[in-house]
Amino acid sequence: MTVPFEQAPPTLGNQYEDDRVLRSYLARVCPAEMLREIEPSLFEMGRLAGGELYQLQLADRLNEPRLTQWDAWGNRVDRIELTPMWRLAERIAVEHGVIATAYERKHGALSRVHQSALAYLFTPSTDIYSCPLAMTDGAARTLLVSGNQELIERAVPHLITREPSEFWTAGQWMTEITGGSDVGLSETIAKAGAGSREFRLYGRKWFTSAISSQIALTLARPEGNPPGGRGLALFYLETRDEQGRPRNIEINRLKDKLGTRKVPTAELTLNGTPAQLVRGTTDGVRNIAPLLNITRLWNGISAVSLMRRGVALAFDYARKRVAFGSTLAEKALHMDTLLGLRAEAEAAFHLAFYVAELTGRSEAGEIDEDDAWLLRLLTPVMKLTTAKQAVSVASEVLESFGGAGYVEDTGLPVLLRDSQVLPIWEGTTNVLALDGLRALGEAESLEPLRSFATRLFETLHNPQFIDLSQIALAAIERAESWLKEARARSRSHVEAGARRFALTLGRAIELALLVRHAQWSQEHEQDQQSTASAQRFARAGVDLI
Ligand code: MFK
Repeated sequence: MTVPFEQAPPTLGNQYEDDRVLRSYLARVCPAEMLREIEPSLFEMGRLAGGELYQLQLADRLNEPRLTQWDAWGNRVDRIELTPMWRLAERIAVEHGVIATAYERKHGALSRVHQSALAYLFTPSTDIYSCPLAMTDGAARTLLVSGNQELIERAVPHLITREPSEFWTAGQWMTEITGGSDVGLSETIAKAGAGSREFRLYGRKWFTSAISSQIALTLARPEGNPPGGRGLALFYLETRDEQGRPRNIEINRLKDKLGTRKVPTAELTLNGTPAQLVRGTTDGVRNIAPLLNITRLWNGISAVSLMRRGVALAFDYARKRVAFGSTLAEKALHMDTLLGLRAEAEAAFHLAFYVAELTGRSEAGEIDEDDAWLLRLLTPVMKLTTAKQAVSVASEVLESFGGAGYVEDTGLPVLLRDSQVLPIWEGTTNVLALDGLRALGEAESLEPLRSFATRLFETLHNPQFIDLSQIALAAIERAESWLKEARARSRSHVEAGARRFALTLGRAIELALLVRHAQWSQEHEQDQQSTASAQRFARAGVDLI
């Protein structure tokens, strides 16, 4: 009798326990007592992410959010029904403090690292519920720095609560049909109410993510203001009244997107929506920038978390799948391919978490001028670099499963579709490359970046690490001399090379951070894996100038 062939699917264990990269990083960065205090929360999130959340995600695969515009009696209701997974994800995120941790600040500046670790574990098993969380976190930060006490008292406690019944999410309504990147073209008008501080907004928002939110921060032009980003003002609005009816907001339709299908993304018409100024009647783009920088951090943390998920599934499957007489894990070429993906993911991890560290120091008021400069530059550089890596890693992960990676009910193709949004939303690669140039301003040199990398390398003594560090430094120096030459030629030469410039900086800093960690891991954990990743990552190419 022949035994029918059975293929075991890939499975996940506790996603914290199994994550060498995260655990080793936290062991280096967190004081021992902090690590002892936060580890239970990470084990628990890792257990959920590898267990019931992952199973529910697979079971919930075909569900999508639904928009009901009219009720049976002809009333316009514009109700959004979320997927079961999203409803559960919200409760878990709130109860486990996936936003709150950053604001309770129990561990000072490192609270952002704790929060980012929770977000990193939570994200890949929750169908991009990280999107509303990112915007909510960004809105809390933006309101807090705005100094608008009335709005801070009204909204922030809801945004950062651990009590699900009190929780509000925030939308970030920026994109209009005139420009997703060139936000200064926005056409929404703000009319001042007679004798009141309240405005009413009129216009069309073209790509509003997670439209189920209770509040939104949005941009509109007060009547009489000049064109461009400076003529826009930043507004706060509440989406529904006490009876749950939309406040003069019509949801025209949900977008039919390539990925992030669980995120209800809508086209809206604002028809006299009541709104309040957050901070002044102009400079909306500048005033919403804190939100952009937080969501860009989330984008990077999501990118590394999706890479990590793909790599975990691919390694597990390699141990189970037999071809040509042995498991894939015993095939030199297959494993070489997977180790290349692991190296990309590990390098990206260190850059994203370094930006989380800097963000935490900035929020805690513990950042000096050089590091504030570094944070402003590395935020777009990190976002664009990790997003590109996520797409490329996801594509290879699917290929590592052969045909199964192309079949929807394995749950694998969604990794690629969802990753593809990462280089698009929150600023495309090119827009962020230009933002990197904006951050540099007229600076003649990359001296603070070079001295940052040099500081990372101060404790290196092993020749193999010194060789790798030279690759990173050489790439930074090459980028610096390219910038000088391009500036001497013309602005258009600088812009044409901005993407190569930014990606070179991103990869160079990834290598630098990975090398620093690899030496620590060898010395403190007797682990060579980060060293192997650093060598592999350096061979894949750092200087893209
Ligand atoms: C999974 C997690 C991911 C999160 C999911 C979120 C889902 C939500 C989906 C979305 O909403 S996607 C829409 C996101 N849209 C964007 O990211 C817009 C992309 N475009 C840009 O970023 C443009 O560069 C920008 C709109 C900012 C250009 O506008 P302007 O009007 O040409 O800007 P300008 O005049 O250069 O800058 C105005 C001020 O803002 C300047 O300061 P000053 O007034 O003091 O000179 C800039 O320095 C400042 N600024 C701009 N970007 C900044 C910034 N400051 C700090 N950080 C930044 N990033």
